[in-house]
Amino acid sequence: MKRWLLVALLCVPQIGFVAEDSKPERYIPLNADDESIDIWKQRRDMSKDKRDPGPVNIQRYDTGPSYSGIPTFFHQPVALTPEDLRAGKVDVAIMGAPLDTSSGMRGAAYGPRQFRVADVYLGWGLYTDPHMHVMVDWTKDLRVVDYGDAPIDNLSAERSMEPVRAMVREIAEAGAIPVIIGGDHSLEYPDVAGVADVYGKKNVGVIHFDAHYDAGSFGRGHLITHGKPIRRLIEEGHILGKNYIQVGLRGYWPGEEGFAWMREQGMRYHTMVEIERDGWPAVMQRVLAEAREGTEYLFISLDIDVLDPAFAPGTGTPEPGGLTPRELFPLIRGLCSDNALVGFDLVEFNPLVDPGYITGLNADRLVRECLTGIAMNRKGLASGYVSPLTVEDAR
Ligand SMILES: [Mn+2]
Repeated sequence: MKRWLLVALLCVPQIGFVAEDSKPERYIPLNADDESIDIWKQRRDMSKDKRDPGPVNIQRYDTGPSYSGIPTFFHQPVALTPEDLRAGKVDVAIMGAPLDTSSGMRGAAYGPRQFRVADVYLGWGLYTDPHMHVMVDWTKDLRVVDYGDAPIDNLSAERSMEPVRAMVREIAEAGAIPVIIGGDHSLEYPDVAGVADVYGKKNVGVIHFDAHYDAGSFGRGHLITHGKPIRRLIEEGHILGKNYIQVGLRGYWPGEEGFAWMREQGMRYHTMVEIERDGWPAVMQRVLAEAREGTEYLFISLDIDVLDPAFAPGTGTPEPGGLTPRELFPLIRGLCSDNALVGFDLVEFNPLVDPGYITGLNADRLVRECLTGIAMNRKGLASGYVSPLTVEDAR
């Protein structure tokens, strides 16, 4: 054997081995040549469906109990395209975002599906009656649709953010209010950024209900998780800290460093400590007043774990000592009646650990409180309004 060939045979594999061993890759990159890399967000060609644009009611019968028929959000008609939203002059488009990758796949991805079937007593069709407190019926005063689910790469929270944001933006551009049913709280990032894309950076304020502050900085290298959407929204400049208001913080997160960061941003927060000290009615009035300062537009991000685990056991990170439904319902209704609401998300509802439908029942009711509030807004009724028929006349 020629000497140079022997040298070559000995050296080449060794060079490769040494290089791999001394510099292991930090992560496995995606294969950009894989033809199926984006298949999860490719939409079916709906132009083949021969129909005029507009919402479609897919129920076979005019009325029915909540447990029958084809499950859509509140049994509302379906809209599939922006043209459907525009042709139907849709006020509110409810979309699912079945993503729980960034909370460790705890089960919140099943939230939208369960939400569509969770109306345990609400009838549909001709059966609806108004909200008893205010005698307003959103099913008659608003055009609400089920806009289907956002495309989710269920192996990657990072890759799911942009498609969710695009779908939220699509709804807002069509002049409707997006209501996003999660999914985990990483969704607040694309949800708020999506409406800010339409209404302008720094033009939207956020009221955030949560046991946790969700502006964390850690995350094993991940730049988005269900514990850090707010930090990203503020650092990217979609919203100003002074227009960010939190309600219901308790437990053990954040600590001093987290509170210091929030103070630096000018964020405001109403912890359970304040609620215990001053009482709920006082804190509720503060939140209603603050929501109207700063920006014209309001987004509400509602982590179901703001409720006490007695009322919301079906969630990924329950924290004892939270709000009651009776405290939260009038505030959600009031925020939605008193403001130019441009978006609402309800996140962290995990039906897999929800005995007796408790969490689903309260989650369902919270969205209906907001829809009632939006309908009140259109009628010029403000927070604190109650129907004389249901209170004064009874005395
Ligand atoms: Mn949260």
